[in-house]
Amino acid sequence: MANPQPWWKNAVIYQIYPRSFQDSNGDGIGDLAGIIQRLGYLESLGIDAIWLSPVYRSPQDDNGYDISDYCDIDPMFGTLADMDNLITEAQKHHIRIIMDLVLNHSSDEHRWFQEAKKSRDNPYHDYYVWRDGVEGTPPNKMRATFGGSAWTWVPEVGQYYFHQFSIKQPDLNWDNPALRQELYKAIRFWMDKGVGGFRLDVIDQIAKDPDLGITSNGPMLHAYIRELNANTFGSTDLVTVGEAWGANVQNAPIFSDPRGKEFSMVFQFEHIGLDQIPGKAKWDLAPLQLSALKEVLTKWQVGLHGKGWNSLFWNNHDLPRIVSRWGNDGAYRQESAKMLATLLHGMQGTPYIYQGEELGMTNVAFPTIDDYRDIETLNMYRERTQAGYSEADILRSLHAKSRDNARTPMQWDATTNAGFTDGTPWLQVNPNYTAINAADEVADAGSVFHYYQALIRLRKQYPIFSEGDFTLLFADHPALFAYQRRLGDQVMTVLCNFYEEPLTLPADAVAPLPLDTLLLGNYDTPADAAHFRPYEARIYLNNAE
Ligand code: TEU
Ligand code: CA
Repeated sequence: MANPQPWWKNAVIYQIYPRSFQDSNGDGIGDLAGIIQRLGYLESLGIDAIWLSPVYRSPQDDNGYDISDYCDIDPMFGTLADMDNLITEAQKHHIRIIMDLVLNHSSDEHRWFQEAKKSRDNPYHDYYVWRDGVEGTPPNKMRATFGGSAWTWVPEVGQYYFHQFSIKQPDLNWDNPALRQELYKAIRFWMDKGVGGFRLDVIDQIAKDPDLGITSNGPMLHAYIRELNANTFGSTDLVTVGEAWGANVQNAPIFSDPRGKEFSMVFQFEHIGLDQIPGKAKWDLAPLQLSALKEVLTKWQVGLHGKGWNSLFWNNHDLPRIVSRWGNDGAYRQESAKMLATLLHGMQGTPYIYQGEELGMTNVAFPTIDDYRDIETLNMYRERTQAGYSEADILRSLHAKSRDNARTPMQWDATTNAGFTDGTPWLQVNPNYTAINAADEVADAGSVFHYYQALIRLRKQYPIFSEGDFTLLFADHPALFAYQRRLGDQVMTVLCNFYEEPLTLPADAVAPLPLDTLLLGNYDTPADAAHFRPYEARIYLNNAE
């Protein structure tokens, strides 16, 4: 082909949340040296790149998403030399390192903010978003994502600063050209070190206009992203993925412009909000409707085909574990984890695996709020307690949706603390680590780990995974999520029983399907093509006649 695909179009990316991955020095916190120890494991899984959640210098108010120095490593994680080492060692395992860029806000302990709050005529003042006002009466009623007002008063300057997240995460003012250049400089610092790409935190929120109540998709957003692109990674082969809660199928092709003017792809979250009461918070739980999931995922598959690029994910460090969320983390943990993996990895886009997902790690149900560490969780607990919610209600929401579900330490083996640390882990290990851990799964050919390995291998082997188009099958079936992919004279058919109840398809519906060659399935041998056992999933690949 004249125009070869960029490498990331058939890549699989693995997300590491560094503080929970592997501790190397017994302080109970994962670190860069710990990641280096586990590169062999990641290479054997088959992944191409690691997206590293932030490891920059940070007071850790939001576990590193509050950066106080964009060009240094937090001592908790190691040193700049450890980072260089990680990049070099990962290369030897054919793995690229993707850094997490948090450009919407900095820490309030960043030198820029320390300067900015000294006086209104300080050169750094305009790096942040300020409004005049009277103490006790914020400029407007906007709320911060982690609770409370989005405005905090600074007596020294007699103004409020704007923060979409915590008080310690003041929003950066992208309308200031000097600020933008400082950020580009920091990005080039990491490019010079040889990183493989960037994930851009809440990038759709950088062009905010708080006077109009606009947070995401502000009028200047795409102008700023194009300038960022042109000043940094625009002419490179780096992979870039923008986190965009405000992405929709209309604007996603702009973000993931195939001509390379913005990003490789975005994370969109439409499917992620399907199990909450519409218009309410993620804590207000509602059951997932399979029909809605089919509709949303199909819309993105069809909508971006040839026009943009999808990222495929069920999990990240902000989301509950998928096997507990939409699978079955009891009797059918392995089957349902594999079914959900099949459904996702059969689609077009770049799949992301969040640490432990490849083991079918589950949510955790801590008995009291004292066991939780996440700022979003702690603030929600305080607000809902004050608002009169019962303890049981709040805990039910946390067990389902707290970000700490994803952040319990990686379960490496059945020894104390799951092999994560010799010390006291910063967040307790999920007590199920003796039954669910990497050592056991690597040794067991039928494990969830080996199934992910197989899915990754297939994506590399058959271009239809990354290039084929998408058609939903059995659209109205209440339990089967099925679709077909086509490329040239090949047809791939993916069939997933989304629930525990066995199901049988009508014979005349199955007969026309090309189901000769089974590529992969989550049961040893298929009973017969029309019959699906609990959470049974299969991928067939055939030549069209
Ligand atoms: O998350 C974006 C974001 O909006 C989250 O607050 C999200 O709404 C929430 O986690 C859902 O429960 C990114 C990062 O992924 C997250 O870890 C950071 O806390 C946040 O930005 C601020 O940097
Ligand atoms: Ca450590």
